[in-house]
Amino acid sequence: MKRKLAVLLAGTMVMASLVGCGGSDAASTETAAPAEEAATEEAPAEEAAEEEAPAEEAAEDTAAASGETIKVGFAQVGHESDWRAANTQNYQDMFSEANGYELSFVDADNDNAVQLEAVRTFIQQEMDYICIAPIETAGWDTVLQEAQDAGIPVLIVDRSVDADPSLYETQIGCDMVLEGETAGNWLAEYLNGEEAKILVIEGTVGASATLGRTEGFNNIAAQHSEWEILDSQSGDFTQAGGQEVMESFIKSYSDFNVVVCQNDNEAYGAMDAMDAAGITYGVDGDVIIISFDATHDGLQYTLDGKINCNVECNPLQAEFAAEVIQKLEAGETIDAVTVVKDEAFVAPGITSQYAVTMTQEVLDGRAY
Ligand code: GZL
Ligand code: ZN
Repeated sequence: MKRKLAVLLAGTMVMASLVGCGGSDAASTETAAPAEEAATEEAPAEEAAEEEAPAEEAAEDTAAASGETIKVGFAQVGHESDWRAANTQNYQDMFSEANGYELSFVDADNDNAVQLEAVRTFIQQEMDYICIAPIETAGWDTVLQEAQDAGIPVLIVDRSVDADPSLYETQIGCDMVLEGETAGNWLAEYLNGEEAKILVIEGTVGASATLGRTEGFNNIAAQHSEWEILDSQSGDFTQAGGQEVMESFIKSYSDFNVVVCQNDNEAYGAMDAMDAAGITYGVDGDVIIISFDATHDGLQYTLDGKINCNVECNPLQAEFAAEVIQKLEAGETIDAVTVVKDEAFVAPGITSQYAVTMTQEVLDGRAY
């Protein structure tokens, strides 16, 4: 039976806060609550303090109080990358039975039809909440309407959808356009006016991560007439895809000096292809590699100077989803968008206004 949302707490505060950068507690929240809600006077300190309770504690309180677990259906993109594995683990750790949840998890294997089917199954199973990490931005209006008609709140997580925002509760994820611009700004700083012949290995076609990073990088490339983007193909965020695209690029282009890989796994594939072709890369090589995700192995390659610049996209986002669910359970106001803050990293020997220079202790201090 669907859980009844708890009675509305009076005078809840509309949250709009910017939290530190890096690590798993980094998020800025842009509250898009309508003006009248924003006018809500500050909640008394003790109530505001309640909002600071970590999601896990709050979860135990709510579930313990009601004696019921919260049923959450999570339609995950797939298992295409190390980033995805870290993101999945983070959700499974957060939405555990001990924390008061019953998680139904579907790995959609990068297949849109499977992902839509998973959401419809969650609706039939009368989940209390549905989390969707959408493979692509398009095609979501109908099934989101079905979930809303069934009275099931939906959280869009990691990526974003091209759908009416009134059809879902919130969107949680990184700012992909900013990630692309950070990569472009770093490259401009690093090249300092030198020419660039750039190849781009894009992520999954139609994914907001791909669209955003491409848009952001192109925003900066447009400011540099000395740059030329020779080609841009999708490697589907996989190592095999990155290798395949790089092999075809090597056949078609001989004068490139920058390869932008839209995630670490594509970068590993691109490095394999360049190794096989005797092409050198990294700080001591002929080709500059820019990557995204800043996963552990990606930062190891950056520390080793094989990847010149690695732009983070923090996968540890489950706590923000749990916080939204706890607030909805308590009838509190939630943020329409939670932007998970990122930073960027560069190889030793490089200093940059846009990125942290890698050291062993930076690597050892990473949460994933
Ligand atoms: C980014 C995420 C992307 C990662 C890839 O938020 O959606 O999908 O960059 C992953 O590694 O496959
Ligand atoms: Zn320039």
